[in-house]
Amino acid sequence: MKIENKLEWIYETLNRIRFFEEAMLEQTYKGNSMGVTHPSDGQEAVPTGICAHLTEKDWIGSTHRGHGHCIAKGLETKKMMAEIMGKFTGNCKGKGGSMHIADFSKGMLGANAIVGASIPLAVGAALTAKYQGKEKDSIGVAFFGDGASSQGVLHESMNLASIWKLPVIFACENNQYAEATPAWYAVSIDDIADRAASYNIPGVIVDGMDVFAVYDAAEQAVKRAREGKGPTLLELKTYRYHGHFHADQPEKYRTSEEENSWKKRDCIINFEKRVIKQKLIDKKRLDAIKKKIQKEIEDAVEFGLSSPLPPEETLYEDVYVNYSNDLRGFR
Ligand SMILES: Cc1ncc(C[n+]2csc(CCOP(=O)(O)OP(=O)(O)O)c2C)c(N)n1
Ligand SMILES: [Mg+2]
Repeated sequence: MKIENKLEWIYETLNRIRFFEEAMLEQTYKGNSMGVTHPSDGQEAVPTGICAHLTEKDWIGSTHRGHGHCIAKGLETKKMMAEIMGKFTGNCKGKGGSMHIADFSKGMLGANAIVGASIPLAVGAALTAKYQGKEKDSIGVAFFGDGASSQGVLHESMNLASIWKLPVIFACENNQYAEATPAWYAVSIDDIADRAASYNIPGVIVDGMDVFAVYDAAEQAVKRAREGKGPTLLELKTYRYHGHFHADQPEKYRTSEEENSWKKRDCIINFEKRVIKQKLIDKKRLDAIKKKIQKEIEDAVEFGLSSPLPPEETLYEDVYVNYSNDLRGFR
């Protein structure tokens, strides 16, 4: 699809992730989140530009920094906020929390606290689609970080996906750090995309701060997957604006000069400049969209705060899968 037809959705999604993460952090600092939270603001262009090409029949696997992936895949922000607050109205009835948000009805296999675990989940979904002859309509996308890119599971998965030509995209969000460890120190190669060569698949370096660049690169990778030609590794160079998790102190391991140089390339500001310059959307319309999303997120916070905690009698529910009920209708 031409990007012009998706521009408003893209702008909404970028803003939805940005406002969500800011509000989520505020709630975490106030003590309203259950557990640790990992904000993804700064990285919005990556899930937005990729998920713009996906439908609910496609599957994504996500990470501990998964809110942006969930939002771009169509999960409702109010249910997500409630989930992070441990409330019964959340996507997983308040028992998952920030790092385990999942919604199979939207093709979201789950955020994941185990670094690298999104990868085999997405490959498994791609294998299922291929077995069922559905790869045209159902591909897998694994989101993971620069830290995860050195996990053995990525290399096993890329090899298997290559030899079986599975419809999967390996989307490596290189945000320059794994916790406090810089990629220049911990990754053996300058460009993670180059690792694709070992598995005989395309590896593409993408400006992950530019949603137009992400959209274009993802379009090729999605096309390749849907046509049965196999996987692609995308390395999306990006930056998280906040610390690794809510209580991290990034000033201990990175400079404000470095932070500012990435913020100058902010995906939302640059989107605005470009669409206004090219007369694709006017300022008035952008402001109206922004306002609408801001209100949606305020409502989501309100919804989360006013929702009940899970009742005690549900403590032992959803612990094991009930195959006869829970997986009925599983695609
Ligand atoms: C298997 C495993 N090892 C270590 C950890 C601890 N841990 C949590 S996040 C993280 C860093 C991950 O870095 P990266 O993959 O670059 O993702 P980012 O946090 O930058 O989004 C680590 C080491 C973990 N959760 N799982
Ligand atoms: Mg990282």
